[in-house]
Amino acid sequence: MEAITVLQTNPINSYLEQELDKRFNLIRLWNFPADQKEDLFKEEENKRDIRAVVTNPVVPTDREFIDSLPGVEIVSSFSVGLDKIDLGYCKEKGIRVTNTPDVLTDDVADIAIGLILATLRRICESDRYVKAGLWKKGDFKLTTKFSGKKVGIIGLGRIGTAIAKRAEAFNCPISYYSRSQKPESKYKYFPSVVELASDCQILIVACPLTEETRHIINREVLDALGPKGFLINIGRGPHIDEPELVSALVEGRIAGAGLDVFENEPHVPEELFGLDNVVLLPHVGSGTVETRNAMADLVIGNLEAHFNKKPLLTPVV
Ligand code: 8YV
Repeated sequence: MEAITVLQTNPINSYLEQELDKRFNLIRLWNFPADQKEDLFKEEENKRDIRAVVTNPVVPTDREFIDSLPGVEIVSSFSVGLDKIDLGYCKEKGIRVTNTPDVLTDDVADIAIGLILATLRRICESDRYVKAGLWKKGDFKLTTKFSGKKVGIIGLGRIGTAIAKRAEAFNCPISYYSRSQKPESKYKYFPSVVELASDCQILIVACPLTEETRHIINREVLDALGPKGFLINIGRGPHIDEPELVSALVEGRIAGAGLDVFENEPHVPEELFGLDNVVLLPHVGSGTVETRNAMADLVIGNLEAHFNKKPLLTPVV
Protein backbone atom coordinates (compact mmCIF):
# COMPACT_ATOMS: atom_id res chain seq x y z
CA MET A 1 0.00 0.00 0.00
CA GLU A 2 1.27 3.47 -0.87
CA ALA A 3 2.35 5.52 2.12
CA ILE A 4 -0.08 8.18 3.33
CA THR A 5 1.23 11.73 2.99
CA VAL A 6 1.38 13.80 6.17
CA LEU A 7 2.37 17.46 6.25
CA GLN A 8 4.19 18.72 9.35
CA THR A 9 4.00 22.50 9.61
CA ASN A 10 7.10 23.32 11.68
CA PRO A 11 9.91 21.62 13.63
CA ILE A 12 8.36 20.25 16.83
CA ASN A 13 10.19 17.24 18.26
CA SER A 14 12.81 14.90 16.80
CA TYR A 15 11.26 11.69 18.17
CA LEU A 16 7.94 12.72 16.61
CA GLU A 17 9.58 13.23 13.21
CA GLN A 18 11.47 9.96 13.45
CA GLU A 19 8.28 8.02 14.23
CA LEU A 20 6.26 9.85 11.55
CA ASP A 21 8.96 9.05 9.00
CA LYS A 22 8.67 5.34 9.84
CA ARG A 23 4.95 5.26 9.11
CA PHE A 24 4.11 8.00 6.62
CA ASN A 25 5.41 9.96 3.68
CA LEU A 26 6.30 13.01 5.79
CA ILE A 27 6.54 16.43 4.16
CA ARG A 28 8.36 19.00 6.26
CA LEU A 29 6.79 22.31 5.29
CA TRP A 30 9.60 24.38 6.80
CA ASN A 31 12.10 22.77 4.42
CA PHE A 32 10.41 24.45 1.47
CA PRO A 33 11.72 27.91 0.75
CA ALA A 34 8.91 30.40 0.02
CA ASP A 35 9.22 29.99 -3.78
CA GLN A 36 9.11 26.17 -3.63
CA LYS A 37 6.22 26.30 -1.16
CA GLU A 38 4.25 27.80 -4.03
CA ASP A 39 5.12 24.72 -6.14
CA LEU A 40 4.07 22.34 -3.36
CA PHE A 41 0.64 23.91 -3.20
CA LYS A 42 0.28 24.76 -6.91
CA GLU A 43 -0.02 21.19 -8.09
CA GLU A 44 -3.56 20.05 -7.43
CA GLU A 45 -2.25 16.49 -7.09
CA ASN A 46 0.25 17.45 -4.37
CA LYS A 47 -2.37 19.29 -2.40
CA ARG A 48 -4.81 16.37 -2.61
CA ASP A 49 -2.12 13.90 -1.58
CA ILE A 50 -1.75 15.54 1.82
CA ARG A 51 -4.28 13.76 4.02
CA ALA A 52 -3.10 14.84 7.47
CA VAL A 53 -1.50 17.84 9.16
CA VAL A 54 0.73 17.61 12.22
CA THR A 55 1.17 20.90 14.00
CA ASN A 56 1.53 22.67 17.37
CA PRO A 57 0.41 26.04 18.75
CA VAL A 58 3.28 27.92 17.12
CA VAL A 59 1.69 28.24 13.67
CA PRO A 60 -1.94 28.99 12.84
CA THR A 61 -4.12 26.33 11.20
CA ASP A 62 -6.53 28.93 9.88
CA ARG A 63 -9.10 29.05 7.05
CA GLU A 64 -6.53 29.99 4.43
CA PHE A 65 -4.21 27.13 5.36
CA ILE A 66 -7.05 24.61 5.53
CA ASP A 67 -8.35 25.77 2.14
CA SER A 68 -4.90 25.26 0.63
CA LEU A 69 -5.12 21.53 1.49
CA PRO A 70 -8.27 20.11 -0.11
CA GLY A 71 -7.30 16.49 0.67
CA VAL A 72 -6.78 16.93 4.39
CA GLU A 73 -8.87 14.71 6.65
CA ILE A 74 -7.28 15.21 10.07
CA VAL A 75 -5.25 17.78 12.01
CA SER A 76 -3.28 16.17 14.84
CA SER A 77 -1.91 18.78 17.24
CA PHE A 78 1.12 18.22 19.44
CA SER A 79 -0.50 20.20 22.29
CA VAL A 80 -3.46 20.31 24.60
CA GLY A 81 -4.17 23.94 23.64
CA LEU A 82 -6.01 24.44 20.36
CA ASP A 83 -6.12 28.22 20.18
CA LYS A 84 -4.23 28.35 16.88
CA ILE A 85 -6.64 25.99 15.10
CA ASP A 86 -9.89 27.21 13.54
CA LEU A 87 -11.97 24.43 15.09
CA GLY A 88 -15.27 25.78 13.76
CA TYR A 89 -13.98 25.74 10.19
CA CYS A 90 -12.52 22.23 10.59
CA LYS A 91 -15.89 21.03 11.83
CA GLU A 92 -17.66 22.71 8.94
CA LYS A 93 -15.32 21.00 6.47
CA GLY A 94 -15.57 17.60 8.20
CA ILE A 95 -11.88 17.65 9.18
CA ARG A 96 -11.12 15.77 12.39
CA VAL A 97 -8.93 17.47 15.04
CA THR A 98 -7.05 15.79 17.88
CA ASN A 99 -4.85 17.09 20.72
CA THR A 100 -2.65 15.66 23.49
CA PRO A 101 -4.48 16.07 26.81
CA ASP A 102 -3.70 14.24 30.09
CA VAL A 103 -0.17 13.12 29.22
CA LEU A 104 1.17 16.64 29.91
CA THR A 105 -0.99 17.53 32.93
CA ASP A 106 1.57 16.53 35.58
CA ASP A 107 4.45 18.39 33.95
CA VAL A 108 2.50 21.61 33.48
CA ALA A 109 1.17 21.48 37.05
CA ASP A 110 4.71 20.75 38.32
CA ILE A 111 6.09 23.77 36.49
CA ALA A 112 3.33 25.97 37.96
CA ILE A 113 4.45 24.96 41.47
CA GLY A 114 8.08 25.41 40.39
CA LEU A 115 7.29 28.93 39.21
CA ILE A 116 5.55 29.76 42.49
CA LEU A 117 8.51 28.56 44.55
CA ALA A 118 11.06 30.17 42.24
CA THR A 119 9.23 33.50 42.33
CA LEU A 120 8.30 33.71 46.02
CA ARG A 121 11.52 32.14 47.35
CA ARG A 122 13.66 33.89 44.71
CA ILE A 123 15.40 30.63 43.81
CA CYS A 124 16.89 31.90 40.53
CA GLU A 125 18.11 35.12 42.12
CA SER A 126 19.71 33.28 45.04
CA ASP A 127 21.39 30.86 42.61
CA ARG A 128 22.88 33.86 40.79
CA TYR A 129 23.92 35.26 44.20
CA VAL A 130 25.98 32.18 45.06
CA LYS A 131 27.48 31.87 41.57
CA ALA A 132 28.54 35.53 41.64
CA GLY A 133 30.48 34.85 44.87
CA LEU A 134 28.25 37.24 46.86
CA TRP A 135 27.47 34.86 49.73
CA LYS A 136 30.92 35.51 51.23
CA LYS A 137 29.93 39.15 51.56
CA GLY A 138 26.70 38.47 53.41
CA ASP A 139 23.54 36.40 53.66
CA PHE A 140 20.86 36.50 50.99
CA LYS A 141 17.82 38.66 51.79
CA LEU A 142 14.65 37.14 53.25
CA THR A 143 11.96 36.04 50.83
CA THR A 144 8.22 35.18 50.91
CA LYS A 145 6.67 31.97 52.28
CA PHE A 146 4.60 29.79 49.90
CA SER A 147 3.06 27.21 52.27
CA GLY A 148 -0.35 28.31 53.48
CA LYS A 149 -0.78 31.19 51.00
CA LYS A 150 -4.23 31.63 49.43
CA VAL A 151 -4.12 30.30 45.88
CA GLY A 152 -6.64 31.39 43.24
CA ILE A 153 -6.86 29.38 40.02
CA ILE A 154 -8.45 30.57 36.78
CA GLY A 155 -9.74 27.46 35.03
CA LEU A 156 -10.39 24.28 36.99
CA GLY A 157 -9.88 21.80 34.16
CA ARG A 158 -7.36 18.99 34.12
CA ILE A 159 -4.32 21.22 34.66
CA GLY A 160 -6.01 23.63 37.11
CA THR A 161 -7.16 20.68 39.21
CA ALA A 162 -3.66 19.13 39.18
CA ILE A 163 -2.20 22.46 40.38
CA ALA A 164 -4.85 22.68 43.12
CA LYS A 165 -3.99 19.17 44.32
CA ARG A 166 -0.32 20.08 44.55
CA ALA A 167 -1.02 23.41 46.28
CA GLU A 168 -3.20 21.56 48.84
CA ALA A 169 -0.07 19.64 49.87
CA PHE A 170 1.44 23.06 50.72
CA ASN A 171 -1.59 23.73 52.96
CA CYS A 172 -2.86 26.45 50.65
CA PRO A 173 -6.57 27.35 50.74
CA ILE A 174 -7.76 27.04 47.13
CA SER A 175 -10.34 29.08 45.28
CA TYR A 176 -11.13 29.27 41.59
CA TYR A 177 -12.86 31.08 38.78
CA SER A 178 -14.37 29.30 35.80
CA ARG A 179 -17.30 29.98 33.46
CA SER A 180 -19.58 28.03 35.76
CA GLN A 181 -19.29 26.63 39.26
CA LYS A 182 -18.19 22.98 39.48
CA PRO A 183 -20.71 21.41 41.88
CA GLU A 184 -18.39 18.47 42.55
CA SER A 185 -15.50 20.74 43.62
CA LYS A 186 -14.69 21.40 47.27
CA TYR A 187 -12.81 24.61 46.40
CA LYS A 188 -14.33 28.07 46.85
CA TYR A 189 -15.86 29.47 43.64
CA PHE A 190 -15.75 33.11 42.59
CA PRO A 191 -18.00 34.21 39.74
CA SER A 192 -15.55 36.91 38.63
CA VAL A 193 -11.79 37.07 38.14
CA VAL A 194 -11.60 40.42 39.96
CA GLU A 195 -13.24 38.91 43.05
CA LEU A 196 -10.91 35.90 42.89
CA ALA A 197 -7.86 38.17 42.53
CA SER A 198 -8.92 40.34 45.51
CA ASP A 199 -9.26 37.28 47.70
CA CYS A 200 -6.03 35.40 46.88
CA GLN A 201 -2.28 35.93 47.26
CA ILE A 202 -1.16 33.83 44.30
CA LEU A 203 -3.26 34.00 41.13
CA ILE A 204 -2.66 31.25 38.56
CA VAL A 205 -3.85 31.28 34.94
CA ALA A 206 -4.66 27.71 33.85
CA CYS A 207 -7.58 28.03 31.42
CA PRO A 208 -7.68 27.54 27.63
CA LEU A 209 -7.22 30.62 25.46
CA THR A 210 -10.50 31.60 23.81
CA GLU A 211 -12.08 34.90 22.75
CA GLU A 212 -13.60 35.16 26.26
CA THR A 213 -10.33 34.52 28.11
CA ARG A 214 -8.07 36.76 25.96
CA HIS A 215 -6.71 39.47 28.32
CA ILE A 216 -8.59 37.91 31.24
CA ILE A 217 -5.77 39.46 33.28
CA ASN A 218 -6.17 43.21 32.78
CA ARG A 219 -5.36 46.30 34.84
CA GLU A 220 -8.41 45.88 37.08
CA VAL A 221 -7.48 42.27 37.91
CA LEU A 222 -3.83 43.21 38.58
CA ASP A 223 -4.91 46.02 40.91
CA ALA A 224 -7.29 43.63 42.67
CA LEU A 225 -4.37 41.21 43.18
CA GLY A 226 -2.46 44.10 44.71
CA PRO A 227 1.11 44.88 45.84
CA LYS A 228 1.38 41.67 47.90
CA GLY A 229 -0.03 39.40 45.20
CA PHE A 230 1.83 37.15 42.75
CA LEU A 231 0.72 36.18 39.24
CA ILE A 232 1.62 32.83 37.65
CA ASN A 233 0.87 32.05 34.00
CA ILE A 234 1.21 28.54 32.53
CA GLY A 235 -1.67 29.06 30.07
CA ARG A 236 -1.08 31.30 27.07
CA GLY A 237 0.58 34.70 26.74
CA PRO A 238 -2.54 36.46 25.39
CA HIS A 239 -4.40 35.64 28.62
CA ILE A 240 -2.55 38.65 30.00
CA ASP A 241 -2.57 42.24 28.79
CA GLU A 242 1.24 42.22 28.74
CA PRO A 243 1.94 46.00 28.74
CA GLU A 244 -0.39 46.28 31.77
CA LEU A 245 1.50 43.48 33.53
CA VAL A 246 4.84 45.11 32.76
CA SER A 247 3.73 48.44 34.25
CA ALA A 248 2.17 46.74 37.30
CA LEU A 249 5.50 44.98 37.94
CA VAL A 250 7.68 48.02 37.25
CA GLU A 251 5.48 50.23 39.46
CA GLY A 252 5.27 47.60 42.24
CA ARG A 253 1.48 47.35 41.96
CA ILE A 254 1.84 43.55 42.20
CA ALA A 255 4.55 41.68 44.14
CA GLY A 256 5.92 39.49 41.37
CA ALA A 257 5.22 37.12 38.51
CA GLY A 258 6.24 33.67 37.27
CA LEU A 259 5.62 33.34 33.54
CA ASP A 260 6.05 30.36 31.20
CA VAL A 261 4.18 31.94 28.28
CA PHE A 262 4.14 35.32 26.52
CA GLU A 263 2.00 37.25 24.07
CA ASN A 264 4.49 37.21 21.22
CA GLU A 265 6.79 34.22 21.78
CA PRO A 266 9.77 34.00 21.59
CA HIS A 267 9.77 37.76 22.20
CA VAL A 268 9.59 38.75 25.86
CA PRO A 269 9.21 42.38 27.01
CA GLU A 270 12.75 43.51 27.81
CA GLU A 271 11.51 45.65 30.71
CA LEU A 272 11.12 42.34 32.58
CA PHE A 273 14.75 41.28 32.18
CA GLY A 274 16.04 43.50 34.98
CA LEU A 275 13.35 42.57 37.52
CA ASP A 276 14.32 40.12 40.27
CA ASN A 277 10.70 39.59 41.35
CA VAL A 278 9.97 37.99 38.00
CA VAL A 279 10.85 34.46 36.82
CA LEU A 280 10.69 33.91 33.07
CA LEU A 281 10.58 30.50 31.37
CA PRO A 282 10.67 29.78 27.61
CA HIS A 283 7.31 27.92 27.37
CA VAL A 284 8.60 24.67 28.85
CA GLY A 285 5.53 23.50 30.82
CA SER A 286 5.32 20.20 28.95
CA GLY A 287 9.02 20.15 28.10
CA THR A 288 10.32 16.88 29.52
CA VAL A 289 11.59 13.96 27.43
CA GLU A 290 8.99 11.65 28.96
CA THR A 291 6.03 13.91 28.28
CA ARG A 292 7.07 15.08 24.82
CA ASN A 293 7.54 11.40 23.81
CA ALA A 294 4.08 10.60 25.17
CA MET A 295 2.64 13.57 23.24
CA ALA A 296 4.33 12.33 20.06
CA ASP A 297 2.92 8.81 20.59
CA LEU A 298 -0.55 10.32 20.98
CA VAL A 299 -0.22 12.43 17.81
CA ILE A 300 0.76 9.28 15.89
CA GLY A 301 -1.81 7.07 17.64
CA ASN A 302 -4.55 9.46 16.52
CA LEU A 303 -3.32 9.43 12.91
CA GLU A 304 -3.10 5.64 12.88
CA ALA A 305 -6.57 5.31 14.40
CA HIS A 306 -7.98 7.65 11.77
CA PHE A 307 -6.38 5.91 8.80
CA ASN A 308 -7.30 2.47 10.17
CA LYS A 309 -10.90 3.69 10.56
CA LYS A 310 -10.79 3.17 14.34
CA PRO A 311 -12.10 5.62 16.98
CA LEU A 312 -9.71 8.54 17.57
CA LEU A 313 -7.83 8.41 20.88
CA THR A 314 -8.29 12.07 21.85
CA PRO A 315 -10.76 13.69 19.45
CA VAL A 316 -11.69 17.36 19.74
CA VAL A 317 -13.68 17.74 16.51
C1 8YV B 1 3.24 22.99 23.34
C2 8YV B 1 1.46 23.63 24.77
O1 8YV B 1 2.47 22.38 22.47
O2 8YV B 1 0.15 21.69 25.00
C3 8YV B 1 0.16 22.90 24.82
O3 8YV B 1 -0.90 23.55 24.67
O4 8YV B 1 1.47 24.81 24.77
C4 8YV B 1 2.76 22.89 24.74
O5 8YV B 1 2.70 21.62 25.23
C5 8YV B 1 4.63 22.95 22.99
O6 8YV B 1 4.79 24.05 22.19
C6 8YV B 1 5.07 21.71 22.25
O7 8YV B 1 5.52 21.92 20.95
